[in-house]
Amino acid sequence: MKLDEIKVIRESLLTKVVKLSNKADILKDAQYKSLFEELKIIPKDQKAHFGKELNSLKNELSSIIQRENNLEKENNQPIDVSAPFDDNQNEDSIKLLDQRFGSIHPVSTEIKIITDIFSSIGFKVIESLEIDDDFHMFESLNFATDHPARDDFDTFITVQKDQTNKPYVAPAHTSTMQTRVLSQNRDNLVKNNQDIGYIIPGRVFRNEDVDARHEHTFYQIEGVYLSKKVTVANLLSVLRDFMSSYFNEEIKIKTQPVYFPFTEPSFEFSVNCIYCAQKGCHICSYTGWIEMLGCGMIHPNVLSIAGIDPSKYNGFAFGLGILRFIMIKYGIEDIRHYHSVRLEFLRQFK
Ligand code: FA5
Repeated sequence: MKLDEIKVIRESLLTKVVKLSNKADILKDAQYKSLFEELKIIPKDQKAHFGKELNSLKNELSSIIQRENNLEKENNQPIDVSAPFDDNQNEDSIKLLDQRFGSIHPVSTEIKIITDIFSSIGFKVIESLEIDDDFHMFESLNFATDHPARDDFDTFITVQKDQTNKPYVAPAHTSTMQTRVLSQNRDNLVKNNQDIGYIIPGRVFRNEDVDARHEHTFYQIEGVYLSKKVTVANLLSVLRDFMSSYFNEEIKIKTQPVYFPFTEPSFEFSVNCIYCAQKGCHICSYTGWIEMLGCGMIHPNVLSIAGIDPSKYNGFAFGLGILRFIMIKYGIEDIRHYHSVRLEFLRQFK
């Protein structure tokens, strides 16, 4: 046999093994076996080269057979889909950390702390949706069609359309839940004079330029309160009390007017940039302040859309950025750590 013939045989055997349902059958192939016979009689000066080629082919075929065996084992392995992942481990699985090394993610822990503070003053807790419709994202919140304010909440949409032939949206804020809680509790408000007070945590999505304080996927908590004769003073005192409970100290807050179509008047709360002592840095975009939440008195149009008479009832709403609150509480200097899956970051919160 000439030396380059082994290369041709190698290709032919690799093509054959792909087609075999039992890959190990390749070891019984006559052409394959003939190569070992050849090795015995090949001239001495070609033996080393031929042997090397044959060995490499043998190794390649063995690893194909081994892969098939592993795959079979994996496929036959019964798994308990409800069990923690390490209960389903076997010797061939990719090694993952044992569940004993896991802990609750800091975002989940802090959501619980925040919702507990609001529960303690009478707010009920429900979760927001992670896919919603155009009505709840925009129309019910008094965004006029084609109003540029829609661009501030630039988000992702689906190809699939809802009944009104508009795409579904990945909500850019938890305010999508405002009309739901208002209309669902309207009868109780009117018939039983029962105030509406909800706190609504949820994951939101924006087409965002990611930086130290902006994520494309982040968490907000919406608050909605409706009763009679509610004032801006009520709103501000609830939020200031919440912030001092959460941070466990008095925090210097800057409150300034801002525009949201669904509240009037509307405000933004910002805190001192703790990373630069207000000198200006990349985290606060050299402003010395970090924006924490938006809020305001619920717009009469939003109440009317929810079927509530704005001449009788009024209230406030707010939406706070949970990741920013946790950043300030623990001095986390980059919002991207939360989703980085870096164990050295997560272990600090164990
Ligand atoms: C809103 O989302 C309004 N829905 C808030 C609101 C609710 C106003 C109810 C009035 C009544 P804004 O886009 O400013 O507003 O976001 C609110 C908070 O979410 C911000 O203050 C900030 O803390 C956080 N946030 C906003 N964008 C991001 C982002 N890309 N990454 C992380 N946090 C963000």
